[in-house]
Formats: sequence, C-alpha cells, structure tokens
Amino acid sequence: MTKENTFAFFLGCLMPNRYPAIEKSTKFVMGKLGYELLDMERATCCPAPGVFRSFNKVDWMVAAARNLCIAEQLDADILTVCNGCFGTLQEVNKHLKESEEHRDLVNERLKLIGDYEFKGSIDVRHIAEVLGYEVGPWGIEDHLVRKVNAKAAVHYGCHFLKPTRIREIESSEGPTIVEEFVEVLGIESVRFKEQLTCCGAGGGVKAYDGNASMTIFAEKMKNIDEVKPDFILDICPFCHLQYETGQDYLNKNKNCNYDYPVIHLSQLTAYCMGMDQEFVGLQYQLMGKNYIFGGEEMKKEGEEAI
Ligand code: 9S8
Ligand code: 9S8
Ligand code: COM
Repeated sequence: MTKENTFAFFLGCLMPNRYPAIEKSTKFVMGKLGYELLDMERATCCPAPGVFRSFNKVDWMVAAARNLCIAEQLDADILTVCNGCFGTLQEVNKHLKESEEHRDLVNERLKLIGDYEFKGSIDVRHIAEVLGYEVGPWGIEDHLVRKVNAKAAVHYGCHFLKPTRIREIESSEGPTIVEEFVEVLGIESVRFKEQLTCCGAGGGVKAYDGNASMTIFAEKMKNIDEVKPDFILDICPFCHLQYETGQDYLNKNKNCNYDYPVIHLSQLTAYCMGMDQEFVGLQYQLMGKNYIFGGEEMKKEGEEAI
C-alpha cells in the first residue's frame, strides 16, 4: 500500500518546457481536492514510448524503471498528465511486475547506475483516470466555482487507450470517461468523425516526417471543424502541442483558417475550480482574443489567488 492521497508527480519533458500552465493547473486541482503531489527529483524522460521503445526495448525499460524507482522510494503512486508518459510508465511497471526474467535483467542494469531496484510497489495513474474514476463527476461538483457553457471536441490520443489489454481503461474502443467528467463542468462534448485516431504527432512521426504528421493532422482538423466546437480538449501535452502549432502550420501553409483554443483537462478543471484564467494559461493561448470562457459564476470565492 502506498501513501494515501499522495502522488509522485511525473512531469515528463513537454509540460515543464512548453506548457507550465498545465503543471500549475494540475497542482491547483489536485491540491484543492486534498491530494499531495511530491516532486520526483532527478526523474528523466519517461522515455517516450513511440520513440525509445521502437529502438531498444531493454534500454527503454531500464530508463523507465529508474523513474519508477524514484516514486517507489517516495512510497507514492505516480501521477502523469501525459499519455506518452502514462504509456511508458504504466506499461513497464505492469510488465516488470509480471516478468521475473525482465525484472532481474533490468535490476542488474539499474545496479550499475546507483541505488535503484525495481520492487513493483506502486501504480501509475493518468489524471483523466483519477478525475474520471476516483474523484468522479459526483465528487467534483462541490468544488466548482464556475461552470463553462461551451462545446468541446475531446481528443483522447493513442497511448491513453491503447493497447487495450495493457491500459485497462474502461471501453478503449468507445471511451466516455472524459466526456462524463466534463459534463459536470458545463461542457457539451461533440462527437466527430474518427475521433479516436492519432493526432499525427506520436510514434516519432512529428520529428521524423513533418509532412506525414501534418497530413494526418489536417484530416483530424477537417473532421473537428465539421462539428464546430468552441475548443479542443486534450489529455496529453504532446497532442496539445500538435493541435496548437499544427493549426498555425495549416493556416500558413495550407490555406486554412483555424483558431480553435486548445485546452488540457487540468486547465479546464482548474478554471472551473476557481483558478484565474491568466494562470490557467488560457489568456496566453487565446492570444488576446476574447475569452471563450465566461461561464456561469457559482460562488464568490472564485476570486481567490493561487
Ligand atoms: S517525457 Fe520525455 S518526451 Fe515526453 S512528455 Fe509525455 S512522453 Fe514521457
Ligand atoms: S495521439 Fe497518437 S500517439 Fe499520441 S497520445 Fe498524445 S500524441 Fe497525439
Ligand atoms: C506520444 C508519445 S504522447 S510518442 O511520441 O508516441 O512516444
């Protein structure tokens, strides 16, 4: 049993480097909900599943296990807000718990770099799961300061759902976990064509072949644009990056005219729980345009600073 109501907060690479507002929002949300988030000192890249695993599975496992060991030493389950980080850490954790052979192999390697031994004493959780299943729509309601009346196109991304047999997310083929949670925040989720396919960034595609990545993304945006949401809601900083920079790319190079705000689940939840728009990062993302988020104020305490 790990410490209750405590998580080792795994930052990954993208969030601290490009989207500190997601980090700040996550800390705000979890703190308000009564969780403690511990820093994982000396943690590295997860390493990214679509990239590192494709090159060398053992090295991928060793580097991931090192991160898992840091959380084991803190005696806390890992919390991640990124699908890629969830993909790697959840999968390696599960696999090493099951495979004695690989556990021994990985531990042999870990010994070479210091005081690390994978024991298999923690779990790995994604914020969408924690909010969706543990806090639940039923549990968030009392913490809300405002609701947002807006339509969202929810993008789940690949690694949160797949591979189905490893992730164990309820209904990987037709997930509703995010939609059900954000409904309580006043969000209507609009379905769109091929909703569950890749954003085009993952698996090393964005870095290796930018054109292929943008071709996939252009199709995604076309399908989203058909249902005209107020914003795009994601649960992964890498998808977030793709939606944000990709729209600019299509506007500049492919004669498009997209300006959908891109919002991570942590940011949306933080806003509804009273964090100032400016700190949630929405102001910056909307680049001086009118906020889409007025929303309906529920309590006065919404003013509080962070
Ligand atoms: S770490 Fe390094 S590249 Fe990244 S953000 Fe999420 S996936 Fe894990
Ligand atoms: S989708 Fe396909 S591989 Fe991934 S999870 Fe986040 S980035 Fe977008
Ligand atoms: C995507 C991570 S979230 S990776 O590029 O597939 O490793």
